[in-house]
Amino acid sequence: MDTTDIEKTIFDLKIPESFLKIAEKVFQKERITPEEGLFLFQKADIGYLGMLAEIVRREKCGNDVYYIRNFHIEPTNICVNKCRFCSYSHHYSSRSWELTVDEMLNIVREQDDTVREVHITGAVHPDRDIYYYGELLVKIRKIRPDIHIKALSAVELEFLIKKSRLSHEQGLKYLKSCGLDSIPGGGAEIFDTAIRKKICESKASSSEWLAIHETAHKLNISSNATMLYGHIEQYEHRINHLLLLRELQDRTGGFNAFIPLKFKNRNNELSYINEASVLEDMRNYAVSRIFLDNFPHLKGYWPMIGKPIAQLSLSFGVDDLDGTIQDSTRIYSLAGSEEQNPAITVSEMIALIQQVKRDPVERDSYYNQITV
Ligand code: V47
Ligand code: SF4
Repeated sequence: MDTTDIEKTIFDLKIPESFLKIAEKVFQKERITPEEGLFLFQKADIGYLGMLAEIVRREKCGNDVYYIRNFHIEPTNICVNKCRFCSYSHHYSSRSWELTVDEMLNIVREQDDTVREVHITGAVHPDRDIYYYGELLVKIRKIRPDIHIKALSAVELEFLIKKSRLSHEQGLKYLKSCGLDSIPGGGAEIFDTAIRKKICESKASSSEWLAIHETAHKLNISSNATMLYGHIEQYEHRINHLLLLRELQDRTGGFNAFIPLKFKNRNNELSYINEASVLEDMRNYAVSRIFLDNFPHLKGYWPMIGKPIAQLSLSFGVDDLDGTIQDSTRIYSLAGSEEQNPAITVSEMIALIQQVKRDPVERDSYYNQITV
């Protein structure tokens, strides 16, 4: 086949008119509607979808793929909630544990100077309050004045703030004064009320999750957003979730990244559900990238999906692979994730990105490039 033959074959593929209409909007940088998003989820060919998501990603980030030197602290797995998809809390894990403040500070001391971000999240412990975490942040800040503290999901925050009888604004202002820089995206799960009731009834509601992030953004505390997919939700629920995030981002501009989290089925009450296929994961990344036109970044969380799939996700709209992690998280390994001891060196991360012909960019927590 010469080039003209190939061009002719591609031309002859007969791309459906309904897809072309959406593609035309994306080319023109016009926002797609929830109905169009639903069409992409339900009917679009995965190849075309990847191409469209890549147009959006390239426009935002060019050839760059971001990563950060980070580590996690998971303070405890003792939880007041009982989410049915969770394999991490003491309800499902073989043992209960809680780190002391000294143990957590020692984890911080062990990190070398090049590590830029600590991600603190865990279960919702019944006995801990906002002042416990406030004091922890102050002590971390003392040891590492330069480190970015991304801490406490909206679900943890909602519990702590309510317990202390403060408003969202008062609680967040207090934590900010203690050193909180940003909040992670956990706890969003799926915003649809009926599905949320079935999988995680007792935790913060969707409107509470959204309200906490909105207040945080107004206080100049940026955040991430997640979506747990591939369990009992339908495509309609995913689109509704994305729409609520897109609307909030229009109001505040405070989200840095969107992180789809694939439901993993080991050791939890939803183990009877088959996990989503790799193609479904790619479809989800691509539609998220196209629909969330106001989110600067889409994160492929490699400890969850594994390194090869993380490389593949870079062709479906993902531009950020999170970080080096240093084997400091157990939330996913307990649920059966691809990486049982997640850690990657900077040179391995660079090689992973370069192998798929992209440019690795070390970033800080606000996606500024680190130049050494
Ligand atoms: O909210 C729990 C998820 C989340 C399972 O902000 C599960 O940069 C899949 O939010 N299968 C917590 N997922 C982690 C989180 C996160 C992760 C990485 C980066 C960031 C960020 C945030 O983990 C929970 C829940 O949605 N989760 N159990 C499971 N079986
Ligand atoms: Fe608790 Fe979080 Fe597990 Fe729900 S997902 S049970 S809030 S640790």
